[in-house]
Amino acid sequence: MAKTIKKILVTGSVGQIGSELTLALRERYGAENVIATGRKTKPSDALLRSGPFYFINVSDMDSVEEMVKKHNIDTVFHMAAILSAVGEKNPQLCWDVNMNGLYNILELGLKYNMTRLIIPSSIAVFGPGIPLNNTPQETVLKPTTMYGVTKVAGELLGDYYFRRFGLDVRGLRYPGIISSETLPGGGTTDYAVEIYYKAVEQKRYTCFVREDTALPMMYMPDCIKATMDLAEADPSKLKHHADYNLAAMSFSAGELAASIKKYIPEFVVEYKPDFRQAIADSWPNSIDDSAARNEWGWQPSYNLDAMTRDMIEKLTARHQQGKLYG
Ligand code: AKB
Repeated sequence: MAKTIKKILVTGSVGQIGSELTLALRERYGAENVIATGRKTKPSDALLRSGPFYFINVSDMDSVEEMVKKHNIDTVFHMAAILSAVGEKNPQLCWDVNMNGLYNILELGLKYNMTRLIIPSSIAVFGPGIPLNNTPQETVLKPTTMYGVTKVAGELLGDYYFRRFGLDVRGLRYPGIISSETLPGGGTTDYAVEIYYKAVEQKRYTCFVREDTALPMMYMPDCIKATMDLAEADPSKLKHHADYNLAAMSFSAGELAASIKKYIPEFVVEYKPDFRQAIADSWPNSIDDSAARNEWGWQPSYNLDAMTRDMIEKLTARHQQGKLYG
């Protein structure tokens, strides 16, 4: 019989995914049973009002262990990470947060005999040598960024703790995530979020990747659903553990701009690629996620136009109230 999830710790709860995931977990498991944590950034009022919040440093074992002991944690959603673009500016910090943070979570999972650990990975695990279209679950993993290196090592570590110690570690390779609530912090796919904000605010955007750059992407409601579905999936059905390919849609920056123009016809985009272009070029155009579909029933709901409609409606309403950025 699989153990059940009762008391959850969310690391990185102030981040783009963590902030919305924490609210969804609180709905599902009860506000007091979801302990939200962050490193430095001030949490939003919505997050603070919704349940307990603490500052911790995931690279510092004592600070994480104190939370685990104090709140009897049996499940961790480990969302704290330094993303690809910031990771290239500060590779040492990226290694420290992503590797030492993950190692601490895995060791505490063992020590406190935890039910489940959810440790996100990313399309950043891929690099030169992959088939760029419909990149398969099993392929060469030679990332060129420090973020990608830490994500490959994280997947291998997660699988190791499962095989060697029987710890129930699960992870997804997130595509670029697009959302309307919390801005992403320092990734290569950030342009796909910024473009909506600028379209609503200024009707112009300068995009830091080329018009023909295509990447796998996903809307936040699908990302939250995938994360919670995997966490609750029947362990006897899972053949993979820390490395599920996950997909919803793929489009180029030009196709994204064209989708926005359907709602804001006067919208104008300029393309001025910077250092993030090389990172984007090393990642897949699209992903084969049939393992996720077959093993735990993954099925996305949003395509590009459905996402654009929802993003523009939400951001326009906030902009009209003078609260576009919260
Ligand atoms: C990034 O761009 O670094 C992230 C990711 C794809 O993991 N959004």
